[in-house]
Amino acid sequence: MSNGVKQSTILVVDDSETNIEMVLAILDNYDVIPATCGKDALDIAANEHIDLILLDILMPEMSGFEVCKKLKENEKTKFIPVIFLTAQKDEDSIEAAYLIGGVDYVTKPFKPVELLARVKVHLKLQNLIQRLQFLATRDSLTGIYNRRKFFELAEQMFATYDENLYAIMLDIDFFKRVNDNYGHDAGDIVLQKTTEIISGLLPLTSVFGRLGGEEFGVILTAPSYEKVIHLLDKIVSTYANTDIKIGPKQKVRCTISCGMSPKYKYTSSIDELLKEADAALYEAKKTGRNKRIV
Ligand code: GH3
Ligand code: MG
Ligand code: MG
Ligand code: MG
Repeated sequence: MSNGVKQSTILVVDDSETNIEMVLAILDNYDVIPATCGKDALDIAANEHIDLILLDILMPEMSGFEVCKKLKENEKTKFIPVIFLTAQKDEDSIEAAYLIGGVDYVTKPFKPVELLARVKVHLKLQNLIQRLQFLATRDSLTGIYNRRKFFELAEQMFATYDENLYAIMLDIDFFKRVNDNYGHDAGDIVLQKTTEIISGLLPLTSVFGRLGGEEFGVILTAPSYEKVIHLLDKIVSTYANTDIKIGPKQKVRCTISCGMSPKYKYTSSIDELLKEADAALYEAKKTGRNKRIV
């Protein structure tokens, strides 16, 4: 497409090359990836960015039902909408298709305009769902996880990892002064830049959220306690030494305090782990700020 809008990618799965050719001709405005068997389809869905799947039912090695079931069992592919496109017209097949997670059912021979219209509807719905999911889970000012999503992911991380899980709480020092001296908009910029600076230092797999005002939480896994200490020192010193531009000619520097707790010491619950990190943060504030306490 020449208008700069990202084209949707549709995976078309059918054992018949002729059928695929026909669908390709109808979907000529989209990026279409063909697959002639279930195994290839699952591989592609797991490794490429796919927005929608058109799935045949009758295929020699793996039926469309089995493919759909496997797609729904995989975290990476479970949210891709699946439209069945099949010669099967019996009610049992239709019922089964929806039961295992299909969003629509089109029978062959189909009317091209109808297939195209259904594809458009489901791509639009998918887009809306993704936007809603983003809005529901992100902090609107900084784009990092909001409080609710942070605690949800923290809980999952706690259930998944043992010894090497760590919780960190961070709070900007004397942030109120930024608002008082430079205005609330400048304060907002500082909050945004703060998350950028910290994100840039965290391992990619960390869960990073804004818990409220100028307070942030991190849950991460690390190979050792020492590595986490090193990371905290890096965050504290980098933050204190970074100019934050709040206007054409104005810049400020802030400091941050943080507290950390390791799961191997506080294994009863995620709440206890976070409470311990919070207590350490409180200690950092009480003993001078611009530091980490573990
Ligand atoms: P301390 O070192 O003890 O943490 O002091 P502090 O000034 O950082 O902490 P305090 O809790 O006294 O003040 C936090 C301020 O953060 C007060 C509040 O107005 C401001 N704040 C909270 N949310 C936002 C926001 O979204 N934008 C802006 N600009 N300010 C915010
Ligand atoms: Mg077939
Ligand atoms: Mg503060
Ligand atoms: Mg605070």
